[in-house]
Amino acid sequence: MTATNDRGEPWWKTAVIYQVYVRSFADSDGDGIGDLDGLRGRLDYLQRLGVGAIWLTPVQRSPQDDYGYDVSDYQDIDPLFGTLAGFDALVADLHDRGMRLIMDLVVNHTSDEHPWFVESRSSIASPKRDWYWWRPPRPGRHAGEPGAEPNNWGSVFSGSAWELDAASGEYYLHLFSRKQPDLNWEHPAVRRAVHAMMRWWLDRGVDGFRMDCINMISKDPALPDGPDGGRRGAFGDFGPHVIGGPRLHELVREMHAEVFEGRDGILALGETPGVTLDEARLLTDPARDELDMVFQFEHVELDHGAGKWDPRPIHLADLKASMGRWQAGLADAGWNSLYWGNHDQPRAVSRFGDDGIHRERSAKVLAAIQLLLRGTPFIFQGEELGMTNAPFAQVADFRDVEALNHYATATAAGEDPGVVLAALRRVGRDNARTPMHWDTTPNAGFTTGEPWIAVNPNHLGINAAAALADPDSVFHWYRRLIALRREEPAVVGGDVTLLLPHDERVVAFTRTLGTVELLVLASWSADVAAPPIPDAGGWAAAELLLSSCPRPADHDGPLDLHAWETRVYRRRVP
Ligand code: TEU
Repeated sequence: MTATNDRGEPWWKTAVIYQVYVRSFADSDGDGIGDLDGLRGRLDYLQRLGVGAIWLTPVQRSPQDDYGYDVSDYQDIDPLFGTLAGFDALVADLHDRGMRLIMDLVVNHTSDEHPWFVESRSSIASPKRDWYWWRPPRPGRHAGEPGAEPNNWGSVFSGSAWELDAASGEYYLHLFSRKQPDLNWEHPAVRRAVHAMMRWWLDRGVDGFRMDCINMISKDPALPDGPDGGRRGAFGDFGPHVIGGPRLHELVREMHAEVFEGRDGILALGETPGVTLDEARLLTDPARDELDMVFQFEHVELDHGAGKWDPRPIHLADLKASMGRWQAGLADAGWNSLYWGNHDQPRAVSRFGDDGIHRERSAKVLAAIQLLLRGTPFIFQGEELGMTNAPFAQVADFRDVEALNHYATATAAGEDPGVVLAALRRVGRDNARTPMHWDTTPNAGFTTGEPWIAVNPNHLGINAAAALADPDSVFHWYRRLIALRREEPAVVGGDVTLLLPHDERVVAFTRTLGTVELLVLASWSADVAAPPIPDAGGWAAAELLLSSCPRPADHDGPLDLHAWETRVYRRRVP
């Protein structure tokens, strides 16, 4: 495998990356939990789809409080998922097929069961005490009493971001669950340990890292109170003192020098909640030697009201404005990632499309936009089948620590349990985490055992076996679009022009490279639309590369779109 394609671009600019949530992908041993051997058995499917790399959610040893985002040993595989030998075999299998593997790197925090934290907690005098953020109670307050926390920060997973350690009378910081204490990146030994661990994985053959919450590693060491009244409910928002913190660029550049320098073709991808466009430009400008690209969150927060649990409708014009800003903002320096969903988001077709009668067509709309804009697309497992949100009936159907904590906290505070449940059902992360639908056998072919979370009953109609057999399926639409990215340089390198920014029913944009121009035209509604595209007559005579809704050419005006229809045209310009 070469690090660049024949046009000299790094592999990750042409490739499409597929996210495997290992726990829910394929189970080889019948324990109800997906594993590495299960994934190895499904590589033909991924190769058929045409993806160039896989991003693997965390598989290191973990108590699984946050399903692997709480690592207790960075240099071993959790027995739930397999062994190091099995991991090596997976890397070898992928490389044999010309595919790459991206690891999740969770180093903003560890598990509270990681030996570093166990040692840190053992005594105030421990040499590892400062590897984490320990603080005494607020002056004048007694440890344990309400309000005695060192500051007012709320955790992403409800409640205070501080947990009291009764033995020492001090609190430790955890921006996520109490089993995910934050590492102190001010400490050089922490950084050295992380860098060494990263080099160890690269030496094992992995092709890059997706760095969890990497823009949260530099905290203002004064840990000041955050603003009240934001998305952390009764608590203050840590954001201003944590996100894009004072030493972020320095720490990322140091990591680049210590880990990536001199290695070819390694992808450094940052997960960056709350990142601004200006910050993303700095982080991904190749001249700065920081990261190759980031996951920004703007488009997946457009439906947040007072936080994520207060969902609002999404207005297409807002979505297009966001898309346009990021496309333009990273056009000259830096590079975009493109995603609709992942293991933290509800299912894309349920959130942005129409998961009822227009499920397949609206899934195709999302695919065309994502795969034909400028940037590296990330497909979350099952998106290529148009998998939907799950019909969770009761709180016991949920598994995610975020959802369960929120339910407990919100109902204890007097919120209507029915309303809280409705929000969990709509935006809860478990929607994305139900098992992959392989076929119509019991448990959708995911496991022969009892799945760790219920399989969506709609797998009888929505599954990989059916999709592979149907040439018009969502799967084959993705496959054709992925092939087009490889064959048509304008998709990777072309300039982007968004058309009809204020239209609430149609997404339209062009890609132009040299004399080639592509037009992507997609209906974002259940109505028929006649988008006023400039030079519509010229486009109607162009080559129709893809259409999700074949019909006689004289049926409507040539550029009139049916409900959730997508078309892609190509023409030569002088
Ligand atoms: O997520 C970081 C993050 O801040 C959000 O994606 C957040 O989890 C979500 O919006 C909550 O509503 C990363 C991982 O992707 C996520 O699975 C982990 O739970 C989190 O970090 C902690 O490691």
